[in-house]
Amino acid sequence: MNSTDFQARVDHLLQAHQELITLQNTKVENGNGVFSRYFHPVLTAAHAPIFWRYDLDPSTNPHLLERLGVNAAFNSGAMEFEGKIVLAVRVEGNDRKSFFAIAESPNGIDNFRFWDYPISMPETDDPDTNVYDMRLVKHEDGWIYGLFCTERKDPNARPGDLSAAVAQGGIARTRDLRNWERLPDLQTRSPQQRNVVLHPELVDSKYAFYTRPQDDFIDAGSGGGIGWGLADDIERAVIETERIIDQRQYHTIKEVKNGLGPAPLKTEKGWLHLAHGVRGTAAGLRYVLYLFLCDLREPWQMTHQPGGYFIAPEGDERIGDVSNVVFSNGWVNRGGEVFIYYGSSDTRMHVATSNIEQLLDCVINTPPDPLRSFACVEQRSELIKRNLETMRKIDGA
Ligand code: M1P
Repeated sequence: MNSTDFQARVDHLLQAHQELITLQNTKVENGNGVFSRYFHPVLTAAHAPIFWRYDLDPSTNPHLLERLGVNAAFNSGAMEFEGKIVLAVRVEGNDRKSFFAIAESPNGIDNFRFWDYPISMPETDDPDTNVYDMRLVKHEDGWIYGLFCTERKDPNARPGDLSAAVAQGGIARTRDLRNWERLPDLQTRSPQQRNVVLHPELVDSKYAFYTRPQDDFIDAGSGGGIGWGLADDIERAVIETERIIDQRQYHTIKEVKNGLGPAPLKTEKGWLHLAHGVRGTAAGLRYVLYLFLCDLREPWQMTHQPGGYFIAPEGDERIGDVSNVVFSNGWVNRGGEVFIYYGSSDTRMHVATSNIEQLLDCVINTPPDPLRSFACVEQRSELIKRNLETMRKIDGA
């Protein structure tokens, strides 16, 4: 390639990238009233800057080949920062390793742009093989915390088993989202932890964590459920006692496993939670999102849990590296409007919007799962009966 062609191709790459990241996103109207989807994903692998992927120097890359590809951009923590909405994105290279990178948008709906460098997350004495799914938590102690999964090869794996891994809760903190201080991993009695989240306020002067204890890397075994525990010290966080505040349950959306999403939002009616539930199907696991509400003063006490899912994978969301998955670890309450960020099929990021009033109405007034087909019919028939009476009244008026 001569230097003119080289430059023309670079220009083309940069222009196509610019068009993608500035694409206007619009709301899909006429949803279910609880939340709205948007037409385009907010982030994909192709949103990663060209200069993260290509060597743009003709002397070292005369054919302008992509050198360090990006496979996916998904499962992002979220917060408001300096007037923008920022996502701590799980970016996965073609080599399967994930890392974190901040992308910011003025409106939270489109124009997400990655900062020039990904986060260089310090390691502990026991280096992580993979890090992913960061929850960003603005804590009342003044720090911004990043809670994420750290994964390492299982030292007790059978010879030849190269898949066995140990997942634990990684903790880091920052003031500017650029410089991060790594703290020791959370210690609990469980052999596996994923989906660890920090409660944004101290409880009894202690740091409160949501956990997801499991016996095994993939299977919950005798464990599972969303746990709650207190630690005296964030710089050496140890939880002695975990209590399960949201059990998984037979023949529900969270039969196989569940896990908390982002840190809860504080509302006048309680702590509003978003979580994921997983069930098994002949086609593999299906991940959906659900809501629940906990008491303001005793955040470990659930007060309301609507039956069924809040968001399930739909259309193109159903297809990706791990199909039939929606997963959320970030949402933002901006003056009552709620931006819900969710990854689809471990491949890309979307936004859905709602507001606190609608979400509270949904979580308080949607009936719980009656757990049996007969009871479900009774529940639905009661709604039908009331609606038919209402419709008759309207017709007769
Ligand atoms: O592949 C689906 C999800 O699997 C894991 O979630 P969980 O721990 O609940 O099984 C995580 O690896 C998550 O990132 C991923 O989206």
